Amino acid sequence: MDKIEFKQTFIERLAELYAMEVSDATPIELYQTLGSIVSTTYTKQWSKSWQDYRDTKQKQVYYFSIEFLPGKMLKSNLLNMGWLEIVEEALSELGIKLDDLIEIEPDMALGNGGLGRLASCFMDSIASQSLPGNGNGIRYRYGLFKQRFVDGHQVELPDEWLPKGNIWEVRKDSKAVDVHFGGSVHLEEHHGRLKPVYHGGYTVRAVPYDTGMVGYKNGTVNTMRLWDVAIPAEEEEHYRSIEDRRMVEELTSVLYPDDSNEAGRKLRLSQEYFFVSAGVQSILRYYKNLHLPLEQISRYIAIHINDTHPAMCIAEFMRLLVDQENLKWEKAWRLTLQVMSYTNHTIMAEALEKWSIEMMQDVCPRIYQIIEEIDRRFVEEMSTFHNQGLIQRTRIIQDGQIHMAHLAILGSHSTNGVAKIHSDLLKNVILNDFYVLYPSRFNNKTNGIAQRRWSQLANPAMTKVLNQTIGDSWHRTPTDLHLLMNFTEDDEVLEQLAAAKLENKKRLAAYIKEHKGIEVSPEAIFDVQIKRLHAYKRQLMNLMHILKLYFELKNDPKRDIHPRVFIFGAKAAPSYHYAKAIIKAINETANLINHDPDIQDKIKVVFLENYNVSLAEKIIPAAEVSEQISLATKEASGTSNMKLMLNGALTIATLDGANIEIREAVGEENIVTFGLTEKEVYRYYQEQNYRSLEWYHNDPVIQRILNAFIDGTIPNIVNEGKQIFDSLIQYHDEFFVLRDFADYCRAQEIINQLYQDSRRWNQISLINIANAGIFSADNTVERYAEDIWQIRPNPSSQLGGAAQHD
Ligand code: GL7
Repeated sequence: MDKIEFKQTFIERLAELYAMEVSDATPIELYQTLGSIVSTTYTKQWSKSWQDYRDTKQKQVYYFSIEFLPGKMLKSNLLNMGWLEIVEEALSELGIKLDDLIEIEPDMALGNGGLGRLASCFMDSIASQSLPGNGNGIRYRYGLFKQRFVDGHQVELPDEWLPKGNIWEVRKDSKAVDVHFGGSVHLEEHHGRLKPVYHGGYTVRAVPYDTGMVGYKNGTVNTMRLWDVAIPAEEEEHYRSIEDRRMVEELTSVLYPDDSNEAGRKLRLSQEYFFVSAGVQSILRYYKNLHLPLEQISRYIAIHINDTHPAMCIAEFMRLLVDQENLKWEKAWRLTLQVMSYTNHTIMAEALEKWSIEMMQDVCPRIYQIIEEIDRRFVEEMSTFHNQGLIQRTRIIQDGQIHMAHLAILGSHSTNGVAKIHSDLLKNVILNDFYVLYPSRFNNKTNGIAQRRWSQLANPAMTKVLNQTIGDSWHRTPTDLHLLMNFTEDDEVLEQLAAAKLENKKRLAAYIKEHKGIEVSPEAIFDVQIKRLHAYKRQLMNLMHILKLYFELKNDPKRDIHPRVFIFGAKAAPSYHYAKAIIKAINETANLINHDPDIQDKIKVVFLENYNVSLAEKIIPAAEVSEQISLATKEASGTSNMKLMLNGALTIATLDGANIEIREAVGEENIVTFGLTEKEVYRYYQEQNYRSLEWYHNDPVIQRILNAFIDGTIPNIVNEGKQIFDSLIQYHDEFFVLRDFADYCRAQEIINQLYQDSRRWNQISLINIANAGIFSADNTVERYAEDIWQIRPNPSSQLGGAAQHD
């Protein structure tokens, strides 16, 4: 479509939808009009893609994830359709700013953080690589809460994103399936086979909402299917009371309900079974319509279990094969192993789900029976070969609890971690017992990011320089960013990149002024830590370093440091009080420092509210320092590290997660690392000889800083300050903040020094951009496709043709 055609279409569509002219329409009407043109256009390719998959019976993957975090989709769809520039120009000729329309779209936040965003990055890349792949998840009516600060405290407001209308989804009542909960099950013999007989319980209807996942200029449009719940018409009489109806509605009401109480946990388990059962049933129905032998299903279908939340896929698949399709257990089990694969995203014990037997029996009794049988057979089979200790440690049911990670590993053919160090830790430490049993199941797939979103969409200024310098092949082949390495000594390019960065910093400075009323200088270093608030990520260490600088400047206002703006973006889980205490402490410190005339704007602290994908798109292009300071071994991979690197930020990092691979990619001179290594952390665990109190006593700097939390230096944090202080001293500083602090300060001083030499700094920045290509999710999903899913690009995608027009 060219510009003239688009303008014509736009005017006509606006008239059709609203009987209006451009000059009379509100931004919302203009947005709806544009969305309608975009979605009706890709709908043709959407049906072609799935018809293609069906007609040629290509193997497809189904990515099951309890979270998706797509952010806004308008601009990304325009880019991927190859329309972005034309539409931007055409609209501007009509007197409309595309950016104003983009602002209207709600940020679709059906996820918490890295894990959900990864799922969405994968959706983009799977489509862009012409791979037949689908998402499967829950259509929460309320996304992740909206964060506000009131007197420095985090307050959570509901995220009602649907009333604004979601122009991308299509409800498909004809594809609904029923999911049964509760009641009890006993087995009865039928023609020599045991069959389940259900008593009581209740049935809900799962209704899918499909959203097109538009590939990058290749004609592929895949499906992200999110399930909503409804009461089946024929079951109406079972749901008479408001209570009953509310119980059903709650199933898809909120993302991650607070799981600190029993009721919340049960709801969470029900959500998991809901989207697992709906998804697996609909896959099997699709497969049966292909009229292929059930025995061959693994040649056509792969199911991916993203973290343990969908691990019940394994039992549900077994249930359908055995109870409904009458396959023998052994055969069904073989197929299940071939179809299923699992990604582990964390070694943090609290995230490795366990459910009590009673609760699972209560929510989905037949699934419990099947898991019990899987467990029984595992123990029986292993007993001939292995020692009892190993078997007891790896079995699924232990001490009245069902270990979902064990189910995921034992019931799938592949378990992967998300960065080299993380995958090695899984093999050698965390899941070593399983590795001993099944070494060939374990593999690594380092995370990746949707690099077009995080460069072309978020950072047009940098993109322009890159296109002028190295052409645009990197849009489709991200490793071509490496061509930039020919320009490390080219002053013009270095300066152009620096100018792009400055432009982005000015934009962010304006945003900060508008939203926080804080004046920051675009000449200062923009130092960024953006991620969930969690003790292991050590936002506290960042805060301590800020306090150190503050005290130094108070003592000696002439101290020579380059002005720095410390920018935070982070939400804390509503029930995670310690994380909330840190938010409060950062906000109060910000207040203190930003208003202290002695500091003369040398440091500013800005905590931006409501960190989400859209805000990340504003912060990342302006960032110069990327804070990746988790305790080594604790951050499985991280992905903000990759996004910030791609945008030319220098990483200050521990040797944790993907930071290690970033260091390999850019070389030691172009990253600043510090802190305990994995080995040192484990040595402390083994020898149990870390005494945080000694580090406090022996280091006057640490003392001064920690005292500030309890002596009133930081105002208004009587309780929070004490909680933080106690966590470091009385509760032994679980994440070695005091142990790593001095080394962190040394690393920060290196950054300060490096920044004095702007040419060197610009070179480092360029080298980071040039080496970010390997972290594109395009590459990552290719590895998943080849090694795990065994799926191939759709041969009839338009990739060849479209590539020429790039
Ligand atoms: C996480 C990891 O903490 C994070 O390091 C990783 O990048 C991400 C995607 O693999 O997965 N695991 C997890 O439970 N959450 C994550 O963000 C919430």
